Amino acid sequence: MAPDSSAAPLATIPAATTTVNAAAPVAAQAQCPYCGVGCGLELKPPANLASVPGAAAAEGQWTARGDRHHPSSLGQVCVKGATVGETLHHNRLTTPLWRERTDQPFTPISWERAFTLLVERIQATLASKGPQALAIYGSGQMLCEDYYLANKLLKGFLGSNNFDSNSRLCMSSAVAGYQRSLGSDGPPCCYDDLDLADLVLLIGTNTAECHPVLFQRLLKRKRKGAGPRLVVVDPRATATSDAADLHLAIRPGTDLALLCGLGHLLLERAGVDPAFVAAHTEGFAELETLWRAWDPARTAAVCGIAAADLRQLAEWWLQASAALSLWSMGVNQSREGTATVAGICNLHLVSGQIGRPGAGPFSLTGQPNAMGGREVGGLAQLLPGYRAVADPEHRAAVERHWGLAPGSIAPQSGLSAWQQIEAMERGELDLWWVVASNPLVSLPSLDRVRAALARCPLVVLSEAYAGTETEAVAHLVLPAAQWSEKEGVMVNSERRVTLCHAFRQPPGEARPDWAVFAELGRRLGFVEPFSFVSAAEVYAEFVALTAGRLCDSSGLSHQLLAEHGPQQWPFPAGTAPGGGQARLYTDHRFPTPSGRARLWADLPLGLAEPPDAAYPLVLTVGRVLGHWHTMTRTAHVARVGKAHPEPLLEVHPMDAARVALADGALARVRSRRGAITAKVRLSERIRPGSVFLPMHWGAAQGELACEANRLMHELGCPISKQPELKGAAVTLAPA
Ligand SMILES: Nc1nc2c(c(=O)[nH]1)N[C@H]1C(S)=C(S)[C@@H](COP(=O)(O)OP(=O)(O)OC[C@H]3O[C@@H](n4cnc5c(=O)[nH]c(N)nc54)[C@H](O)[C@@H]3O)O[C@H]1N2
Ligand SMILES: Nc1nc2c(c(=O)[nH]1)N[C@H]1C(S)=C(S)[C@@H](COP(=O)(O)OP(=O)(O)OC[C@H]3O[C@@H](n4cnc5c(=O)[nH]c(N)nc54)[C@H](O)[C@@H]3O)O[C@H]1N2
Ligand code: SF4
Ligand SMILES: [Mo]
Repeated sequence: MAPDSSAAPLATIPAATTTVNAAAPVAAQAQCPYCGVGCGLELKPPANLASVPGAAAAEGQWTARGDRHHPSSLGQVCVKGATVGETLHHNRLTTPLWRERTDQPFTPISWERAFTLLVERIQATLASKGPQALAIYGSGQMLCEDYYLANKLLKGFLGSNNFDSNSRLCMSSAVAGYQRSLGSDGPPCCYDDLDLADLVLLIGTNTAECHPVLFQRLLKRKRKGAGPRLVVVDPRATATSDAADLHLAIRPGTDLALLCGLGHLLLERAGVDPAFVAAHTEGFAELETLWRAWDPARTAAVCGIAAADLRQLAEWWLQASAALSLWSMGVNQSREGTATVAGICNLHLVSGQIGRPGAGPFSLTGQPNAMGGREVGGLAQLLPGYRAVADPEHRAAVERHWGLAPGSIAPQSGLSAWQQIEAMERGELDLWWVVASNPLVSLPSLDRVRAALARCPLVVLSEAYAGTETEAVAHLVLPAAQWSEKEGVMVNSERRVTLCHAFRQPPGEARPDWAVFAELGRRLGFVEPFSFVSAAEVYAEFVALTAGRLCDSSGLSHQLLAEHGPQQWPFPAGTAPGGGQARLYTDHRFPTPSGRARLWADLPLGLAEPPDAAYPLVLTVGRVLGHWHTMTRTAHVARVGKAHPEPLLEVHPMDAARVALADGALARVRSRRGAITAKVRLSERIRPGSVFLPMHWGAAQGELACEANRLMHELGCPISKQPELKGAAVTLAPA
């Protein structure tokens, strides 16, 4: 729909912000705002506030502890969840900031002026270049309500599908892999499966540090001697592999080869369930041909492991009455991301290890609302309710729901994260709006990103904290009310939906992201479709759009979640509280045209940028237990700073000796895209030929800065468009 500027009335509806109970603050419930485990937290007000009715809770420090009533975590938390209360007030943005050029200082401006600027620039862009010159880059840390309205505005009312998010760097291969193999996104498993599996394959996941509460759940069973067997596939020894029965330290980028080798042994050892394959799958013949070519000797040579270890894994898979695979970024962030996800699904399908207790391919989501983001259509090819932009019926259904004329939603997928950068390089984007992400740390090839952004006339940043790396390249900064200060819904890895209550006042003029999109929609002239006054109303409109879809949440509402606690979807209208579905595909019917799951025979290809004589090492980049991504929150937690005082480059002593680097020395790490300096930690825990850096310390960390992503490349999976953030060829020298 074209915005009608002549009729654009000023906002007629008061700016919705947080309504915190005016009575004395009491304990509040929420999902932890960090990882996708989605533990329940109970927040206690600062002692001095508890007795002050109506006190502005912005100053005092709330304390978090595990919520024993949350079904996903039963009272457990890790260090990040436990210390989140310490992170909420430091260094916050309190007013919109504006500058014409990024070499000028910011000037504080009013929201009135910020909206006027946005409306003018959006309308000018629509008139000069059309909707394709607008893009939003969002985040799995937006609430469902934030996500939904940003998508409704951009994809529906402005006619641009260029809404993508950092989930492109995170879950996009899992999304594409599930869709391709099972016919729809949506993990088939639930956390109770961790208690029921007798083999757990942890592939490309450092669960102990990145999904700690789930890992503790596995360990608890192990300590009792009640299994399960744990097999870890990771080029590094990690806290996860320390607890494993078997660690396959494969060469980076050889996961798909490993899975083919495992398939080979299943064929050889009668590990295929012919009845299941015949009744519920298609494509077996091609897969069988592929697997036959990956005998143990070849697989072991390609993966750089002992054939005996592969045989051991196959043996345990054959013995397992319930096998569960857990994976995250070691699989998804790969040029073979989608193919490897399909490879995992293949194994579960041919052996009938899916759709029953303890068994299945279970992708662990990274961010707290990465799952919800998929449901609301938070990637450039998606529409709400697990719908696809490319599907005319899906577009029509969404257009009807939004009261739009047929044809309002553009038929082509929008630009993915890296395509947005490329569009800026070509001068094709006039507005790039970042919401709840810090891409100047987390995107690959950072120098190229910086240069691309310099060509975009308006970079908008919606952010909670001052002084981020992305602020340095922004023109307009909008202060965001964050978790704890706004009400809304998040969905965790096991499809469990939690209402996060608002229990603190936002600082200064900070506003919830959804309220900003709603007001902007009204000011652009779409008054009625954006006339929401509460997050609950936004959520109600969204869930109605999921009716009849796999992710049917139409029986949920803020009120039901507030009264009855977290619920799993599918949860169609009329479902009784607690009646959501724990597992998908229990009838072994899959949402494909034939009702059968698809087996895929993708050829293993390896890394997009393999090591060579000039750049002989593979740099991989990941996380540490205490820190969260770009540290806007966790840098303020003393306990975490003590545990992880500085970024260290893990190097195997053999690789270090070759270039005369000692433990603690400074190394110059160079890739085809640039060079950084990092302090060396010699470690036999990493595979020779690989080095590791944490992702967390961006340019804003001053002396400690260690910008790993200046070295990484943007090449990625051709299907999911997820960059290979786990592998770049580098060379080391003493600094
Ligand atoms: N503490 C903490 N926890 C977090 C986060 C955080 O920032 N801090 N972030 C959250 C988010 S958004 C995400 S996405 C998850 C990520 O969770 P994980 O995926 O578990 O974390 P990473 O450290 O990125 O990568 C996992 C492992 O992949 C290995 N790896 C590298 N290359 C390969 C390969 O080719 N094959 C295999 N099999 N493995 C490889 C790395 O050595 C690393 O140990 O964590 C979530 N939880
Ligand atoms: N090499 C390499 N690169 C990686 C990865 C890797 O493993 N290796 N991992 C990738 C993955 S999986 C991910 S998920 C990304 C993460 O990368 P980012 O998304 O860039 O990391 P965060 O620090 O979580 O950024 C979230 C930002 O949102 C702000 N924020 C918090 N709450 C709110 C809110 O309510 N509203 C608004 N507007 N802002 C808010 C925070 O202060 C923070 O600045 O990094 C990716 N990059
Ligand atoms: S495991 Fe994840 S969700 Fe649970 S407390 Fe830790 S960071 Fe939060
Ligand atoms: Mo992530």
